[in-house]
Amino acid sequence: MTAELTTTDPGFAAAFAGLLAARAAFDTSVDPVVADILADVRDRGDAAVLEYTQRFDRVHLTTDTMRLDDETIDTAAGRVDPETLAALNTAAERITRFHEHQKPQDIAFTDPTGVRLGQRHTPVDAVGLYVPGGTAAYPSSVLMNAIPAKVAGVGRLTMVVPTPDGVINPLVMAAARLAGVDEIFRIGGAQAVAALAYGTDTIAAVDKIVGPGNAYVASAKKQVYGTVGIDMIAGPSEILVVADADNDPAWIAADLLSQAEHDEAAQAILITDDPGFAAAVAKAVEGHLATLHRTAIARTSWEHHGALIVVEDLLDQAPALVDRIAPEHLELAVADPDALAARVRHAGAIFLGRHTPEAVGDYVGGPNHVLPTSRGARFSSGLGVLDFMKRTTLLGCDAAALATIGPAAVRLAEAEGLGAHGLSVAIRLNMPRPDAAQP
Ligand code: HSO
Ligand code: ZN
Repeated sequence: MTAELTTTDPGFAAAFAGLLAARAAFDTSVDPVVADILADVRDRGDAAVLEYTQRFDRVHLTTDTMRLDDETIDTAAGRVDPETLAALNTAAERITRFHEHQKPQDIAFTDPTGVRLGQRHTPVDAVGLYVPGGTAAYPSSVLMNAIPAKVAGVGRLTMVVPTPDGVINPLVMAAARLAGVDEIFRIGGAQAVAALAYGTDTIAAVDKIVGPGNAYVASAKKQVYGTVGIDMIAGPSEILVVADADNDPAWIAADLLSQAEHDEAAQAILITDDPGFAAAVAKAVEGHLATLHRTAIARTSWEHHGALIVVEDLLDQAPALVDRIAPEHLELAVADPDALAARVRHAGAIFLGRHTPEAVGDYVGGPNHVLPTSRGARFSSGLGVLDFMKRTTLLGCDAAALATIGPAAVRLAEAEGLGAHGLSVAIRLNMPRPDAAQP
């Protein structure tokens, strides 16, 4: 049963806490088998990757055919119909333009003591993009992961995508081409993550791995973290819609289902100030469910994880609830969405007003659709250009500047018992030699 909560109910606080706590925790059950695959690929390289690919994807590859050649990619991409290709192109252009705006500013200044200070950004050299096989492969996600990397200036973007039973997904190939992916290997699973992280004779190691995947891929990414960087580990999709009674219930119901249909574990929540509107939305959800092709998934999500929350005043009460949920997607279907948005602090992405269904952001809005789930919006952000760049700080003293700030460093080095630290400063300042050995 979809949860129904009302803030004026005495049991509201407990019911709301229960709603938050019910989100599925990480599945660690596959960690040991993934650890074995990672170790095997690390030891045996290509041979292990090819064997796992034969076993799990039923595809016989060699070191020569593991990488998709340009002709195969273009032939597959050529099977995409022109209208879909045009839509992908619109998406790619808008995503590129938005992410161009994310490019960070370097810092360079001289402070009043004459110390030169700075910070500059440099792209990650090589990035691996994991793309799932089969129905879980969203071409829009290829764009969302690849474009920020390219905008950041990543030199080599290597995509891996399994091709179970040899089937190549034309849309994924078209998206990879549009996004400027440099090379594509037709491998997947933990073995592909291992190949990217450790490198093999055929696949050059990367520095960071991004992209969604199943429990094996998520576990593999967690286990190679440290050897390489990774993006977040995404959980099931979430949408929180804050809507007043002036909305068409059918619109809001469709918005809730748009994320519910992703996954049985997805979560769709409505916050409204009108119990009659909540009931109308619930009814409209049932109506839509009868017509959708992913009904079974959406229904399970809606009945197990969905919720209708009725508050007395949206502007006053919704922001605090939103912040506790810290949703991946927040839709504000109210007359003055900006006023509400200004009061919200924790949300992966906010969609403003009645004509901004979340799905427009999944595809063509411009901002990234790879967003923190499971309340991660309290401490993290959606994927962006900065995820593919590192910061390096710069510090420069001349003799006068060192004379000004150096003595404090010498003092602190002494306090920490680190004599060479103190000496390296003192020797330049002709200060008495500090002796950390003396208490
Ligand atoms: N809403 C998903 C992304 C997506 N939707 C891809 C459609 N295709 C991320 O939460
Ligand atoms: Zn979506």
